[in-house]
Amino acid sequence: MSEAHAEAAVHAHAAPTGFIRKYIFSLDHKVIGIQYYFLALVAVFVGMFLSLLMRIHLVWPTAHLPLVGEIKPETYLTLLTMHGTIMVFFVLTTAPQSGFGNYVLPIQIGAPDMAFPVLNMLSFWTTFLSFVIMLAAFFVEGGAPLHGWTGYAPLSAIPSAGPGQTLGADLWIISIAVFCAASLMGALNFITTTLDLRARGMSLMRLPLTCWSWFITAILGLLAFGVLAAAGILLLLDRNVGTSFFVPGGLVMTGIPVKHQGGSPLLWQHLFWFFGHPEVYIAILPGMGVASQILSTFSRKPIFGYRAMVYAMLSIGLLGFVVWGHHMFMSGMSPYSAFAFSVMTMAIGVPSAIKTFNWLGTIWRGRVRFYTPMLFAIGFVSLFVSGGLSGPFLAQPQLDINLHDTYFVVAHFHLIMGVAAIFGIFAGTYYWFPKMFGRMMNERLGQAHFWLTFIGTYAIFMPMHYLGIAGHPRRYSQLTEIKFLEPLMSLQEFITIAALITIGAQIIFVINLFWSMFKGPKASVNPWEATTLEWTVPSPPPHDNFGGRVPVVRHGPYEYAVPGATRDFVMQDEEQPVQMHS
Ligand code: HEM
Ligand SMILES: [Cu+2]
Repeated sequence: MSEAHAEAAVHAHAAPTGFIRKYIFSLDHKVIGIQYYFLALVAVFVGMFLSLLMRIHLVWPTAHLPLVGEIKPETYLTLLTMHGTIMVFFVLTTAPQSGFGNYVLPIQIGAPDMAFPVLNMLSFWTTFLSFVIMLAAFFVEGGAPLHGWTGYAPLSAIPSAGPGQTLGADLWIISIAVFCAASLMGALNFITTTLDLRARGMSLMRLPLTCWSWFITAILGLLAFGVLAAAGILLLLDRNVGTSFFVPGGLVMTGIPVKHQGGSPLLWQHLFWFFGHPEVYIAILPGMGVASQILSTFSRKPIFGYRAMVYAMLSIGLLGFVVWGHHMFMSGMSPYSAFAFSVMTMAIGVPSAIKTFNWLGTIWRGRVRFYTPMLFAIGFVSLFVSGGLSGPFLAQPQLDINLHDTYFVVAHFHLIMGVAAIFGIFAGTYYWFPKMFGRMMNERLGQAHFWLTFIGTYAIFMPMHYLGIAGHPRRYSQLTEIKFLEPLMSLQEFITIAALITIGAQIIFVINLFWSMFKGPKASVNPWEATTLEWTVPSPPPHDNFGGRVPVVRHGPYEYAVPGATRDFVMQDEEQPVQMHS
């Protein structure tokens, strides 16, 4: 038995037969990946519904809305907190990494499963539990918290600080801590799998860029979620045991002195953003991997600058840990610190620009096939650039003092983090759906979905830059009767109508997804004529992925248009003498 064989045998487990072991408590990375995906799908609809309530309230404040009735200012803050939290954690952290990563990574590296299948199952169910706890916050007395997705202290640390800050806030913090535990388990699994379970010949520099992105994201997760978990536990102690990590002395709440002393609200900000900034890369890096994969495949060209792409992702990950202060320019930090954080933040522009140029270089003069996955991958690049361009502005302390807490920031982070990552998820869905469910999605519905979402997204978030420059505050629910906001109202109405249409257009996606799952035309092994290992196995793959075969990798991941090859692409495990690109 070869070494790879022995490796494979250790991690192979017999196919389960009962329904529960097969679909509920499954150890199969493919089932777990799909479970994560559907969890994120439910979460994104909850998150979208909440954003719709906010948008409608902003422009029609007296409207009576389903489930929530009249929206008071504190209700708005609740919606905002839960929208942001659910989107960031349960959609953007869950689908691209845990969903697609789980499903695709082992197959792409030629492994029969993840390194620790039981841990994998545990991390899914822990994430599920965390989601249930988060939703429970809506239903307890006082409702969900209103401290924003950033949970700033002392608001988050003092139960009497507002409705929702009692049990709701406890549940929110517990949910986040449980989510951290799940993410740490997942990160360990991804790192070990990538390092240890690669098939023979799959050197690091032959890894598809998707695998690199999941690997780097896992390292970021390992470093960042530990800090957030610790911060969350300290916050719980402040709230329930009487410690004073984050609550300063001398605070008076509705006439009553708060019994805390000596804590620092700034400590929370440091801990939160030490996690929070890497978190935005946790959300976006997998999308970068997916975009690279798809742009190369559908341009029928090798990715431009493979090594540069790897090093750019590594340096984005590394720099991501030294820029958290750019969220705290308004906290009264020393101008010297602000300058340091500003310079480091600007430095991230370099690897980001390298990636963008390489994506464009990949499409340049390609024989481009404009199928839906490709459209969403191009959309991803477009949104990444549009959202990224406002970053260097916000990285200037002098400018940020004005733009901070305005809609300019809402525009920036929604474009670069929110919808860019969502486009990555859509691209991945349209691309891997045939492999995951053995059927093709409808191309026409896919294209309609793309154009409505693409135009809609820009219509929602582009005008927000203008609102922000005009001084429109964010996290603010009562826009009427404020003189300087009146002229901006028609723009707000435009945004809400755009949001209604864009969110409505997602129905096309859901119909396509479920209809195709059962009724779509059967998919072949390799419908996109791609080169990576998942396209060498049946759609959907058998329980052990390779049907007992142990793949041997002979080529890089993007061998398209290879001189001397019989077709315009060479599979990674193909026995064919070719002139190598990488
Ligand atoms: C359907 C598209 C979306 C719409 C219409 C939308 C709308 C909104 C609105 C109205 C706010 C409140 C702005 C304010 O008053 O300051 C908000 C905040 C936020 N949204 Fe979205 N959003 C969408 C998608 C997303 C996505 C995909 C994410 C994922 C990252 C996201 C993350 C956030 C965050 C983190 C906040 C800030 C919450 C806070 O201030 O604590 N949103 N969004
Ligand atoms: Cu940041």
